[in-house]
Amino acid sequence: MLERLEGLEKDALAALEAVQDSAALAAWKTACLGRSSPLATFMGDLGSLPAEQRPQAGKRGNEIKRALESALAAREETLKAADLERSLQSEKLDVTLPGRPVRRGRLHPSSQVLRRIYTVWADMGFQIYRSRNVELDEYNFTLLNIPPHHPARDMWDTFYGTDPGVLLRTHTSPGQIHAMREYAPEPVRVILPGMCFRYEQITARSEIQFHQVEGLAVGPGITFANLKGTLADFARRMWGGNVRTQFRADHFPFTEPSLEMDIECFLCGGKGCTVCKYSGWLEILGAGMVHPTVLKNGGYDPKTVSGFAFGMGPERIAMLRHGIEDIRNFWGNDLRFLEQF
Ligand code: FA5
Repeated sequence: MLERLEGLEKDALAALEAVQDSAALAAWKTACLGRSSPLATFMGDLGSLPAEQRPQAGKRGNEIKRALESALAAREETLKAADLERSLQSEKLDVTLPGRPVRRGRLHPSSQVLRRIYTVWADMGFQIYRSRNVELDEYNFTLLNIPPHHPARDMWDTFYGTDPGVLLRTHTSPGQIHAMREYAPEPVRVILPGMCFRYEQITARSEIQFHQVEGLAVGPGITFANLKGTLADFARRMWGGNVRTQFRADHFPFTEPSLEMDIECFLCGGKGCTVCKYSGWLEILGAGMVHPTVLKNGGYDPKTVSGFAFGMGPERIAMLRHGIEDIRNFWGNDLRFLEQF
């Protein structure tokens, strides 16, 4: 009887040695330690043994059961370690390697400056008024006090469509007429951002396409002092409280009087450097009081209302801000340039 027991242990341990995976291990457990296993059957039949053999057989049976259980646990550990080793070999994964970075999109430098400009003017109560890129000669020139054959048309030459009088606008100023005609006789306070196009020599500072942000305020009692104060306030909000501004007389057919505003060079603080061409000042925008003829063309009575307008170029502002030396970079589509912003 005891020999049968010993044989049973030997067979079970030999079978366990042959087990190579967890499914086989589970099958071995059922076969050798389960309720219908030879060992369980043996223990169940103990009662049929002669009384003097029973204690020894029972004791030995329990010893074998424990031995098989610990052999099972040991085999389980061995298989797990082998499994891990195998997966480490076959799927080499170095968790300490840095992840592959996801390339992030970003806003074009012009869009970044535009958004900054929108925020500043919005804080000052100016709404955005969208106007068209393809314009009529009438709006781009004539209604802005630039009649046919006026010399200013040379300065603002553009691309013409096949339909007579249809052109790509050279500035955002025609938007002034659209806005005035929509709001007159009520007061209006808007900025007009958008693309402009010019038929001119491309240089490091001049493109044939670029953005402008126009501004327009019309209402009773608006003065030149309001224009200066508003522009100086814009500069402070845009470039910081300490920025100094300077106004120079200029000429635009659609404003009278007209001016250009410079800000103190933020690179050299006014001392003079290559960016400001040793003048200490950077030209930022053109502006003036809306010409009475333009007010009339917009549907206002220049005897009862007045207004101011201004126009700035975001690309030139971005160039000054970031020390960009060539405006052609903006439309060059070169990621080495664009990814710097
Ligand atoms: C105008 O276009 C006027 N309409 C501005 C204005 C509006 C004056 C309202 C008074 C009242 P100007 O041609 O100077 O003016 O252009 C204004 C700005 O547009 C320039 O200061 C510059 O920043 C930008 N700009 C003009 N031409 C180009 C160009 N070829 N490439 C890039 N930016 C340009």
